[in-house]
Amino acid sequence: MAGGRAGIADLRGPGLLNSDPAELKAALANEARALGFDCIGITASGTIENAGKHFLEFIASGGHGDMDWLAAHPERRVDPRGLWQDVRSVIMLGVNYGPDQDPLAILQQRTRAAISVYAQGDDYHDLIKKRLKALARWLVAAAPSDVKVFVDTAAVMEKPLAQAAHLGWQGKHTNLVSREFGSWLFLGAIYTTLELPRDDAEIDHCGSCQACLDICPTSAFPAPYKLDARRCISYLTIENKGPIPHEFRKSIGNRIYGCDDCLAVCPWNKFAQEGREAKLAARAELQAPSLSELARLDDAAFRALFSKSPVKRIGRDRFVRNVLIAIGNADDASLAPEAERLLGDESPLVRGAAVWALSQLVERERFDSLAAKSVGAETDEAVLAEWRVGSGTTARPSS
Ligand code: B12
Ligand code: SF4
Ligand code: SF4
Repeated sequence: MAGGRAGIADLRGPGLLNSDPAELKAALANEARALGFDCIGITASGTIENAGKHFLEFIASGGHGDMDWLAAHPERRVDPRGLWQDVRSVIMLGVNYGPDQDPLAILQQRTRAAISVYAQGDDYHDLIKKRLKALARWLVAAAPSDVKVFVDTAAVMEKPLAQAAHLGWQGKHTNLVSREFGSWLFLGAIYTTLELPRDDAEIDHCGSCQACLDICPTSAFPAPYKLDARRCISYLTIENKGPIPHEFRKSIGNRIYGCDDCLAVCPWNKFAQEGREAKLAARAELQAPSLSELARLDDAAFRALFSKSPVKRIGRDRFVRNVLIAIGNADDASLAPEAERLLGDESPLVRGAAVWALSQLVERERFDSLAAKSVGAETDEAVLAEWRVGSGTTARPSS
């Protein structure tokens, strides 16, 4: 690749400092590619006003659920200057994580778990943060300036900024779609005090398609381009800390961490390419793990299996909660003993999900006999409510 790492020493010399911004931008793009980014574009403050407006509407509607961190300090999110007054240019970067197989195929294997593509390899946050820092250091050396780097967790509207920087457009499922990489781009940002030449915003290429809206198992899109996160399986299995609301349990199927349906169905994926970063590639043991094995993970085994993986973040109890929902949906009574064993788990979150799984898998008589044995010793109100719902003694709650 032209201008790769071998060229850095030259670029840091006074030659580059005197060169024009277009030359700096081209050299920056070369360096980004050499560091493992698959695309780069540049925008500035004041380019995402509409997105800011939509963001405020989204928060006002409560669509963010319990993600209070998303609602906090909206002024920082809706315009880059709200986060950092001195920012002049926003450099947006993408890393392709295109899968090597159809992410929807695993949904047919009901006794196995579907982990979303983004979480089958190492945690992208760590990898991209390192690359952003390396690129930012290069930039500062090439043209003295102040910089800040962000990936995912800061108050940065990465998708609208990426669209403004020509990396792709926000499709009707609200994610960024790339003409080159389809649905499979991780995003990161560098804010800088430098004035750099900007790219033109990408335009919407969804046309009359609405495949992503139609496939969503939980009807999480109240309208095109709008997501109600509270209904999204990604939110329900990752962000939601409590029991999964009853109305979504059947639709979750065997998705135990995130969901790729709306991404996978996008016709622009015909241009997608397999990711080139080995660390982000799917680990063999996470492509189709068996539900019964996952249900047996204690805290130490969970941490060992998900070392360096984004899945680790939700902790063992929330994870096993998700596995039990999938077990309840497996339509395979041979999995009932896994759920039965977890009726005695220390975590009420796990016990409650185990009750539900059993209500789906065992005969009424068996369920009632388990209830008779367990209810007396149960102290957690939410778990007791699961027993009542399972026994049909109370109406099934809608949430
Ligand atoms: C919060 C969050 C979530 C939440 C909410 C998702 C959401 N769509 O907002 C949950 C937990 C559900 C989630 C799920 C996922 N996420 Co997420 N998430 C984020 C985060 C941290 C913030 C996003 C945000 O600001 N949401 C608030 C809403 C209001 O913003 P928005 O989506 O841009 O909403 C726009 C539209 O609604 C539109 N709009 C609203 N009304 C109208 C009306 C009209 C007429 C129009 C035209 C537009 C319009 O304008 C809004 C503003 O642009 C970003 C990282 C970041 N800092 O940006 C990652 C991020 C968006 N997530 C990412 C990923 C990969 C996912 C998942 C695919 C993971 C998975 N496989 O499970 C799913 C996808 C689900 C989906 N369909 O969106 C990637 C997306 C990369 C990409 N190519 O787009 C990001 C960018 C992280 C990263 N650094 O790579 N995520
Ligand atoms: S990630 Fe899954 S649940 Fe969430 S909006 Fe997309 S298809 Fe629906
Ligand atoms: S599936 Fe269709 S509507 Fe959805 S993002 Fe892709 S092109 Fe747009």
